[in-house]
Parts: sequence; C-alpha cells; structure tokens
Amino acid sequence: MRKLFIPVVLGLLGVGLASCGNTKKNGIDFDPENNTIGYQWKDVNAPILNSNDANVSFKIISSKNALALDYNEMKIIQDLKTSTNVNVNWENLSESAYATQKSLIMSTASRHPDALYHAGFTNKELIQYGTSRNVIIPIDQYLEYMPNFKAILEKRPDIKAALESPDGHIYSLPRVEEMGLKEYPNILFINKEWIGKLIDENKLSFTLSKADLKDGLKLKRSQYKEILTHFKSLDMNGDGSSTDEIPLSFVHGNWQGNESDLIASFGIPENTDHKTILNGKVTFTCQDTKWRTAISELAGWVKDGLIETAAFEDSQDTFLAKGKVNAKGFEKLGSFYWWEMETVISESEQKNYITLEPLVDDETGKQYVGKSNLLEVEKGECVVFSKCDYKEVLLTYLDRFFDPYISAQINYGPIGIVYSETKDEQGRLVNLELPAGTTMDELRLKNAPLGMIYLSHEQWEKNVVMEPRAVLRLERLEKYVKPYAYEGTTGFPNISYTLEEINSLARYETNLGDVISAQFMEWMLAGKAISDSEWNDFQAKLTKAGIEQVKKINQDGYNRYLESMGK
Ligand SMILES: [Ca+2]
Repeated sequence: MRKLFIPVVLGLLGVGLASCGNTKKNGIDFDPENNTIGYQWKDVNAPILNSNDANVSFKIISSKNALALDYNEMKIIQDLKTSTNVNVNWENLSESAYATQKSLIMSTASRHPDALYHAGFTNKELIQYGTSRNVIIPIDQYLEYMPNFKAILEKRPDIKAALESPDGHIYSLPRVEEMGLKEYPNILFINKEWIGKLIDENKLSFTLSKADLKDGLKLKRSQYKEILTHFKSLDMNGDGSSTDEIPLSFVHGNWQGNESDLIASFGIPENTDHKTILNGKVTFTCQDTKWRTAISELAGWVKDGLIETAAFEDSQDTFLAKGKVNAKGFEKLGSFYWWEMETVISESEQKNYITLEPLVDDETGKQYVGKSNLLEVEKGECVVFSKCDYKEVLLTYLDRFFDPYISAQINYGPIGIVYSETKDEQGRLVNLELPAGTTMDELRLKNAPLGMIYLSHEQWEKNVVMEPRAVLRLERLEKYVKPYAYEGTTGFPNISYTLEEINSLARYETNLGDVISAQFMEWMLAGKAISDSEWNDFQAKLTKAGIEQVKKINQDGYNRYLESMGK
C-alpha cells in the first residue's frame, strides 16, 4: 500500500520546484558551451558529438507498427547514429502494449526514459506532465540547440501557436505533413466488370452503358443500391457460389476508408467525430434529423447484406485481406471506401475497379462529401523527460528529424532502400523502383519509423518527390471528391484551449463520444428505422453527456483561433 503514496509525494515536489520558478534541469550538470564531449549544435550537417562516446547515450521508448523492424535495426536510424555520433537505444513496444503501459511509464519515475516517441500526448497530458509536474521539459527553453525546429517556428506562427500549452510553453515535438489529403480520407470504388455483367444480362432497371463504366461514374444512391442488391444475390465473380461476394465494405470509424461519406450522401457533413464546423458554427451531425434518416435507411442495407456487418467489426488489416483474390483466384469486393484502391485490391484485379463520384442524393439531386477533422499538424508526437542528462544533445539529435531529407526518410524509408542515392536536378529525393513482389506499404512500414517530421508544402517542391501513389490520390481527390465538399464546412483547425477548457473537455468528450458511437452501432445493426421515441431519448442522452458544453468550448476556442489568424 505504501507505494501508492509515492506519486503524490513526487507530485508535490514537482509543484514545489515549479512554484520557485526554478527551471534548472534535474539531470547532470552539463554546460553546452564548455564540455568535454565535443558537443556542437550550430552546424546542422556536422556530427553533434566529435566521437561516438559510449558514456553519452539515450533511451527512447517508442511504440511501433507490427510490420516495422526494430528501430535499432532500421537503416535511417543507423545512418543518423553515424552522422551524429549520438547513441540512442530504442526500446520498442507494440502499439497495444504502449496504450496499456503509457500511464504506468509516466507515473513511475524509475521507468522514465529520456524521451517518448509516438507519445500521442493529449493537451491534457501535456499540462499534467509538463505544467503541473515537470516530468517532461519545456522544449521552448532549448530552441537555441534546435536550429531546424527554431526556424520552423519562426516561419510558421500557426504551428508555434498550435504547440503552445496555456502556460506558453511547448512540451512536445510535432508531426507536420501537409499534402492537402487528410480532409478527404474516403474515395468510393466499384467493380466495373461486375456492373458490365449486369448490363450484359439486362438486370438493371435504369440506363447505363458499358461506355459509362470509367473513373468518375456518377450514380444516384438508389441506382447504387440496386447494383449492390445484384452483387449480393448473384454469383458475380463466377466461382460457382453466390455467397462469397461482398457488395459494399469499409472500416467503420477508421481514419480512412470509413462510412462517413455514405452518410454524407444524405445531405449531411458527416465525419468520424460526427462533428464539424458549418458556416462558422460548431455542429454535431448527430443532432440533425438527416442523420436519423441516413442511419434508418442504411440499417436496411446492413440487414439485407448490402453492407457486410463485418464492416463494423473488422480491423483495417482484416479489411485489406478481403481485397485480395481468394485461393481460387476470384475477387470478392464489389464496392468499398478507401484512399487508394491500389492498397486494397490485388494487382492483377486493379484494372477491374473504377472510382465513383460521390453518390447523388435522390431527394435533392446533389452530391455531398464531409470533411474530416484530421490535423496536418499533430502535437504530442515526442516528449523529453526532465531526468534526461545532456538534454541539449538529445534535442539537437531530435532536431535532425526536421531536416527535410531526414523527414522524408523517417516517413517513407531510407535512401538506398526507398529513395535513390542521387537526387533529381531540383535537388529532390526520388523513389527507387519497388522490388518485385513488394508493395509500397510493406516496404514503407518495414523501414520507416514514421512520427516526428516536417514535410510542408514547400518540401514537396524543393526536397522530395511525392510518391506516385500520393500523386494519384491527390488527382482523384481533386477530380472526384473535393468539388463535392459540403458547402460551408471547415475541418477543425489546431485550437489553443485554456487550462479550464482542456479540463472541461477531458470531463465531457470521452463520455459523449462513447454515447454517440454506441448508439450509432446499435441503430446500424438494428435492421429497422429509428422511431421518434428512440430519437428523442438519444437527444436527451446527448444533452446529459454535455454536448452543449462541448460545443460551447469548441466554439469559443474556434472564435479565438479566427481572431488570432486575423479573420
Ligand atoms: Ca461467387
């Protein structure tokens, strides 16, 4: 039992130090200007230490993707060690292990590493471990030792504002990836060979010719439903059975390839948060009766097997396996939402699929797409601990991640494996050809730690050639998705909240999110329309869970954001 009291004592100690205004590090005494380890930070291309001194080493804990190599084995990490002379021992945890161990790591001083990578810290956690307890350091006090990061903050006041906690300090290093993609994470694809068969056999009640079956095909939702109904009842892939076809699938609530734009087709700016900014007002889609209409109708699709129930249960990996041909060589997916069809479908079958425009709402004749709230600037990606010795050295090392050429390799994989040793005429990194039998995803996930990077619009012009898949994705979005963005919607920007607001949001948001997703799932799988009393009960539950409070806090923050941007 006594152990339970230790964190309290540490907490009090932290408050004591903070109240004295003492920001002195509690690691060893280290003078960056005058030291025996040959530390330099000014030349961003030269080694950071003059030799690889085994006495100066750091431990970074990081979660990693199941397909990734141990970070210590990754070429880009080894190359960084060679170029900086800084020893870093990476301790990888699986993503699920990190999720369960995070708070234990944070609350046990003896388990503190020098840094946490893929930390995934929320505003609340940055305050908790930064402002109130001094467990993690205010990185803004060390900017001198981080020339790349310092230059980014000077060039981008919006990023600086996004990273600052209410006390004015920056407690985390960010991930910045600006490609103009994240607002639109869903593209609808369909098997055109299967539709072709329906045309040949005169199965369709509306006019559609085989010449129409190309990228950009525009269908009413009722026509699309009719096609899915045939996909469900017929042996479309010709393997002799009519039970293996999956008419429509997606990954419920996933950041990409989710069902939001199917719901949006009913004239509602849906995203996975069920929350968007509409004409400047913070709006929850689940308070709109069109949301009720959409779910009532789509529950019928689920009941009839047009949408497989597994779409609400399966992980991303399980979904991706469905896109591959079965043992007899037949494809099973009729239609699906994802970013890139090429990630889902076996290479041999990709020619059979086309991109659809957003479904046309039968009622209004219009097409709608919601905007996601995924941010291109993510804070909380990496935090550094107060107990770290040689903080300046570690921060200079981490600062190298923001060099555009390093960022590209952190995000996609190293020179020599993913990128060519020679740059193009404009000085940009160019992709090597993929080794036979490997997909870009496999190569990337194995060799790239991902995480802390700075790849803004400028880097795509000057330093890195965008990977061909991203270019293709952008083209499809420009042609078939962006023109149909719901009028007047804005994704949530990086809002700076006050301490009080962060605490209130922490109190309400999780519970509110749980209430919405539980009801959404129940109704989707109920196989019937939502009744008046069910709808009213749900609205009352939302009120009780604090939906109006969340809206107000978001709105106040958004208004301040607009003001600070001079809008
Ligand atoms: Ca079949």
